[in-house]
Amino acid sequence: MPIIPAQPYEFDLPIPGTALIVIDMQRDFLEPGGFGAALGNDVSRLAPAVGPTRALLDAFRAAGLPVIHTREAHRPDLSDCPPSKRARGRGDLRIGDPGPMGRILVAGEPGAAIIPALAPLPDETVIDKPGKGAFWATPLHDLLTARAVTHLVFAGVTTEVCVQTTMREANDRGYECLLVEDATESYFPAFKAAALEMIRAQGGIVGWTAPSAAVCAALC
Ligand code: TIU
Repeated sequence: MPIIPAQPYEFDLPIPGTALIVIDMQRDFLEPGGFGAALGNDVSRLAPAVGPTRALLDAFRAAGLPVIHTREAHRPDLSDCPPSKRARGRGDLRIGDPGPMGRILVAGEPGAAIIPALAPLPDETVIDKPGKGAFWATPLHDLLTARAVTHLVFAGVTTEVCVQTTMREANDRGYECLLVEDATESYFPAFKAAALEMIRAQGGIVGWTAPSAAVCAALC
């Protein structure tokens, strides 16, 4: 079994048994005119995570391990979007409103698409999720259980919002979780740093962290 040099200590990566989860690498968060920008963020801050995420995708695909992509995206009728979520932030552009990439954070709209550099392959699972966590109101746990997945490697955005929420959900469901440090980004560098610290503190209270090079090297 490959062993990854990680923090707070080494991470076992069983093959089979490990899946890559790429969280919300979609145009609505990484490109101007989407949800991230509507919240007042500098979306260019997320770009550094693209290359390392691409390297992970290549490594997991070459190893024949499952890859699952998520998108934060609501039904067109917004029946899965709590009014509290839509109202939050008091922005001019809200979830469901028309923007330059179609309706903000709505499934099937151009903004909800995963960025071309990280496009899913036809046989890869793509999960639309209404919440910040990828387990809430989705079939993710059942899909992973059916494939006998016990270990999860995480990439995606944003570190302290959807990635950390999903890792906490996964941790409580018994998965061993590793977050790839350079394959995740936040609009707030201090929040990214704090999220990495709090995940691996206390002996890995939520999980492990490691650089993409260490994960890719272990899969070669
Ligand atoms: N706002 C923010 O940092 N993130 C989100 O709203 N969603 C995700 O993290 N995907």
